[in-house]
Amino acid sequence: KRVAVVGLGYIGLPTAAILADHGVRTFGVDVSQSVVNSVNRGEVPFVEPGLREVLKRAVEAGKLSATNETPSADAFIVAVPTPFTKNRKADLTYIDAAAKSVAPKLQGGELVILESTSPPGTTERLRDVLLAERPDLSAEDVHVAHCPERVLPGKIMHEMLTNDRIIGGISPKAAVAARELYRSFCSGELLLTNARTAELAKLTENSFRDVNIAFANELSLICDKLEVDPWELIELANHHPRVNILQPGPGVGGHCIAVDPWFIVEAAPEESRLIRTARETNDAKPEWVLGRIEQAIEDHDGDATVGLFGLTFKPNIDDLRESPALHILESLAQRHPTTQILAVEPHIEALPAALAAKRNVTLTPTEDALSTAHIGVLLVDHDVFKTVTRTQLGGTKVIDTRGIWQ
Ligand code: SAJ
Repeated sequence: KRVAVVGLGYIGLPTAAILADHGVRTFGVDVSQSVVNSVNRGEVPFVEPGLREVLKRAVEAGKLSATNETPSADAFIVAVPTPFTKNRKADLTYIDAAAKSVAPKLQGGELVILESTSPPGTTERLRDVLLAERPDLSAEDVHVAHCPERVLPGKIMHEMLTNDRIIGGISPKAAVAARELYRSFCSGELLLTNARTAELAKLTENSFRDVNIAFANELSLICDKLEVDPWELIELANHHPRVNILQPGPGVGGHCIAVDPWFIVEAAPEESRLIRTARETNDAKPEWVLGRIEQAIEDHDGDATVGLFGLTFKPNIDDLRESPALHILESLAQRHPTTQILAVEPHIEALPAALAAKRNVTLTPTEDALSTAHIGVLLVDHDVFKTVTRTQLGGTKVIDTRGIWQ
């Protein structure tokens, strides 16, 4: 069996490496020549613990090679990005391009799997593109399925082997064929359904989390108005056997939870009022935090040094993508050019270029910022911030969005 994995990013490359490491002759396909070259040298173009070893082994064993051209294969796995456009819609051009690169290679009987997180109906669209490109083939000749990825970055090499997988076939035959392929390396349960249910299941998981975080974020605003500590409130309420509230924060970041719910809203706008409101609630939280910082600056006669503690999108990582904390830093630096801002992020070496160029922003060690800032804003609950003591905070005015400096 030959498998081609189209798209060698965070999901495609680990998938290709693991398949090859389990003895399947695998071809990795990417439009970027530098990615192709790096994979063929056995090198990983991004950081993911444990991937390098597996990739190197697979390439040295001759089981994995990368190319710009989609080769012929028995199965194709499409793992390309589905970016989010400014008008809150999914951009499917990479999926269409992948389908067009696969179509000429089909001889009949192949399996085509879509792994990219996609709006409902995308797998059917992929099938339609394949058949439009190949009018000589009929729908029974190509087995198309959706198998969404649900691995957590940082733990991909473990979760890809062990997580349960949802496999949605356009036909039952396609689902069964896809199950065969995943069985070759996945020890989790392989759950068969149709393509549309699989698409919606992935979006539902992330929307569930988003709606629940929005509930916590809304509670934090209510508490602020009523002068109640939201973390104490949630801790107490969670003692109820059927209540389990998540934690409020400065907003929701990352490239999954803050995006995927919009794909549901796009597909069923009238019906998804709660999901949309949750997105809006979470998206509004950074602005609310900014308002509190601006009030504190005003209370300090407009002349305060502000320490922002944490910039990443969640604790104990170095990933700044779609980070609400980073957004707060950017907006504050923009709107208050004369306010000195100490950006504290122990997990990064340097600020993004646009911020580094700002005269009023300095990447500062935790200790220095604690002793200098008049206003200390805790944005990310990194472990290293949890040990900060009341004495270290001294007379600093504290705005704690995560409830660890209360
Ligand atoms: N957050 C809160 N309060 C909480 C929990 C999280 O404010 O109580 C915030 C975090 O600070 C962060 C954001 O939510 O800004 C998202 O973080 P996360 O850890 O909830 O999730 P991600 O984005 O790292 O990964 C999610 C996972 N999905 C679910 O847990 C349902 C992961 O399994 C998926 O594979 C991934 O999305 C994806 O690629 O879709």
